[in-house]
Amino acid sequence: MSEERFASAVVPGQKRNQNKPVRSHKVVFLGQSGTGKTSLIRQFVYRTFEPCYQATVGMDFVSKLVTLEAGHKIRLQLWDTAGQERFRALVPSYLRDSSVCVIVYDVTSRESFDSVYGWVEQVLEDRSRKEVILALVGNKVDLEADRRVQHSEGRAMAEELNMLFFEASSCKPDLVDAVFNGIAEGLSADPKAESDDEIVLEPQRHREASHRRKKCC
Ligand SMILES: Nc1nc2c(ncn2[C@@H]2O[C@H](COP(=O)(O)OP(=O)(O)OP(=O)(O)O)[C@@H](O)[C@H]2O)c(=O)[nH]1
Ligand SMILES: [Mg+2]
Repeated sequence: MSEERFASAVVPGQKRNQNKPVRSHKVVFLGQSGTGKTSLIRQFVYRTFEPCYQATVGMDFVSKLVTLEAGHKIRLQLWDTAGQERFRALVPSYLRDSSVCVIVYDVTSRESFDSVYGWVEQVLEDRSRKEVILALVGNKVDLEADRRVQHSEGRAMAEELNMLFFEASSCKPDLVDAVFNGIAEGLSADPKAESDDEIVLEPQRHREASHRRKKCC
């Protein structure tokens, strides 16, 4: 496993609780294909953005240490799933032991926003609200001119479904960090969501190239 997989993101703040053991939390990314799940994770972990779309096949996995405001660290195990319909049957197996489910929609796609209900339903078939924190991310806010889903609509849906809410853009590091740090702080404030088991997986690097290109900032 490479260094980058355990790179540390330091949130400025106090340095208390340094001796607390590092807990691992499984964070599963779900949402329609092309909404930017992979791009959000890549920006957070590797500080890169690729405008060329390569659909995730099956699942990809990366781990990163995050230092919380209070000073202690937690490890986020980021599970990047494939949004394509043909992989939907695999979702329940990824949900097992998850602490957080992040559902991503694209603010320029009403269809991806409407699909959020289906993803939440699927999560709640396997995981109870006592077991997982649900987060909703409206991505691609850099494409403001093409926006089809307003911030207020995203917020209202998140309130209705009892989810954390963020708007982000995979090409804006500060917005991406706000998502992951918000999730990390949410986990730290929620002692029920803990998975101590070390999960060692071989990352799936098989991706399907697509010739579709999308504009970006
Ligand atoms: N303009 C813009 N483009 C983005 C953003 N996030 C992702 N994209 C682009 O949208 C396309 C799809 O992004 P991905 O991250 O591969 O989407 P995904 O949700 O992982 O897709 P699947 O793996 O098929 O489920 C790519 O061309 C990205 O470059 C964003 O915030 N802004
Ligand atoms: Mg992907």
